[in-house]
Amino acid sequence: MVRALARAGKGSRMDEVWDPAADAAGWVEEAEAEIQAATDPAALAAVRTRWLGRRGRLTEALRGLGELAPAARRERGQVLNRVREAVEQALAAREAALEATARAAAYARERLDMTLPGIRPAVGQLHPLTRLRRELEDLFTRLGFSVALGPEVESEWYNFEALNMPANHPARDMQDSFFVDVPGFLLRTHTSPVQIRAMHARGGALPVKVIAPGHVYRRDDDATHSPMFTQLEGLMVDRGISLADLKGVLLTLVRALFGPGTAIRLRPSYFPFTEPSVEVDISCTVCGGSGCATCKHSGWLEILGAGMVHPLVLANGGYDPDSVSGFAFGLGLERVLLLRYGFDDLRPFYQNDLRFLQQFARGSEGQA
Ligand code: FA5
Repeated sequence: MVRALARAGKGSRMDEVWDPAADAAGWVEEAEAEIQAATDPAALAAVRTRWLGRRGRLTEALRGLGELAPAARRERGQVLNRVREAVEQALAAREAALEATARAAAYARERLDMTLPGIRPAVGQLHPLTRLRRELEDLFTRLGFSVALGPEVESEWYNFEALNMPANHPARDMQDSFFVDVPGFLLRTHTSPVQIRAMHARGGALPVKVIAPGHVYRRDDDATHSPMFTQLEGLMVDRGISLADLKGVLLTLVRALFGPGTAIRLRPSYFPFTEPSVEVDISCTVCGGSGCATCKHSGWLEILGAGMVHPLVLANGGYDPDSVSGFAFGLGLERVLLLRYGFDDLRPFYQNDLRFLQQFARGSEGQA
């Protein structure tokens, strides 16, 4: 039958021998066999081209209709159209079937077992110094202080002069400095210049109540002194501020850091920017004050420097020392960590060894 139609396509008069119904069935059967034999989309596309493409069998046969007498052309045209519909349907059905099979295979391949334990992502954590800094910011903001920041590259005026440390003042020797190429500037050696900046920012308004955390730099390098370290400055200026206010704030601070039983002791000291100046000790975190190796049997550990703001510093900040007074303190955060965890070397905090730092994961902290 197929042969009969093929011959018709070549132009011979096949009207008499061509049996439209039988031929149609034969073509559909043949196309379906090819369609079923195609097991992937590429093979199926090849079958489609073979039958329905520009030079496909059905296309060629349809083109050959023009040579037939009108009656035969109509009859054969109808048959060929039925064949084309049947082939198109079979192709579409096979395409859907292949797609379904591929999807089922993909589902089987990619099946997720929701009951399997997940892969826990490696979550980082904040550095212990950052955590301590935030803890202190929380504490002081609860006490009504705000957080003030200053530049790490600071002018000599803010870092020294304004704090009553003129050039050649011997106190500058205690803060061996990194100078930068720009004359008159250095890496700040302490957070105290922020005292002046904070007073300027308040423009003479009262009270001034700030803490200033941040990095500071000195030419130091040993187990307990790092060239870059972290300080937290405290400053309160108002009418009638006394040493008793300083003591109250410091007691709140050390008890938050080291526990409610911690005592403090103020020893006379010297800073050019405070008068009087004090060195503040806390009762030993190891023996509680009875004396041990950590506190060198004194019962006390040095924790920070503080004092009443020097009149000249108040004046440099734009405040009248005759009508207002203030206290200030400066705390080394690395030192707090050493005391808290009983270490005698701060360098590991800067060496980025995860085996060390992971010991401070949230929840493994002893105090506060
Ligand atoms: C000062 O820096 C004063 N500005 C503190 C101050 C502020 C006094 C306000 C009065 C009023 P001092 O040089 O002592 O003070 O340093 C303060 C703390 O910083 C020290 O107690 C110590 O804990 C820490 N510290 C100093 N040098 C280093 C260093 N190289 N590495 C780590 N911590 C350091």
